[in-house]
Amino acid sequence: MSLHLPIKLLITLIFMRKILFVTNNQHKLIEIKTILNGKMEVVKLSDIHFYEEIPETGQTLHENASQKSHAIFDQFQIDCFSDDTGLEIDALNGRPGVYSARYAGEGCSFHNNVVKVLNEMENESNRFARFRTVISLILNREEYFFEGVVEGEITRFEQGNSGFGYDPIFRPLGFNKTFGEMPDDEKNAISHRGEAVHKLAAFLSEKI
Ligand code: ITT
Repeated sequence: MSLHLPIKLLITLIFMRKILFVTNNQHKLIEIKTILNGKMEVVKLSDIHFYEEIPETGQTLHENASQKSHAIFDQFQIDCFSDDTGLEIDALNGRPGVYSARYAGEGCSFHNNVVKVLNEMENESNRFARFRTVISLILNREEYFFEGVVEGEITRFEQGNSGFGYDPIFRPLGFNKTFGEMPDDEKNAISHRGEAVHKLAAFLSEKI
């Protein structure tokens, strides 16, 4: 793969308020585009012909987010951001946390992860949990972090099939339905990712 971005794409990235989002998760990409609502145009990895898996070996969401954005910045020297998200369950001492993506093992599905959590939580009365998103932005060679959190509870069974990941078993505090039962705009208005992305957008609108 060429180490250099086509010059036309580079010029477009600089002058058109576009920013590269480092993710292989299409659900995140769609959510972030929806939340930004045209304030900033999001370029994806396939637009720069990058199809490799980026290792996530950190012990924290900050380390993993940083690893993802640096993997692209170090190779292409372009501004970019990444999102690392975890579901932290109090009764499980914060697990799955940074291991949320592969909690049920390498190559597992979202459903495998949900089943593992429900099994581990079967006899727990403390259902308190939160989603946390950490965004790492690299802009003009400096790194910045933005965080978003939503508190909630783990349900006893799956409810709804909107969203992705652990959404069908997470009910935000103050609501009587899970993220899996919410329309996308309702989730985005209160979610961990919504909060982090709004902070990112406010920062970028001042900087760019
Ligand atoms: P990238 O690293 O390529 O962005 P990923 O899916 O590996 O994609 P993470 O490392 O941040 O992303 O993994 C977080 C996992 O947590 C993800 O795979 C989902 O299972 C879950 N997750 C993340 N955001 C979520 C959300 O908004 N609702 C429900 N589950 C979510």
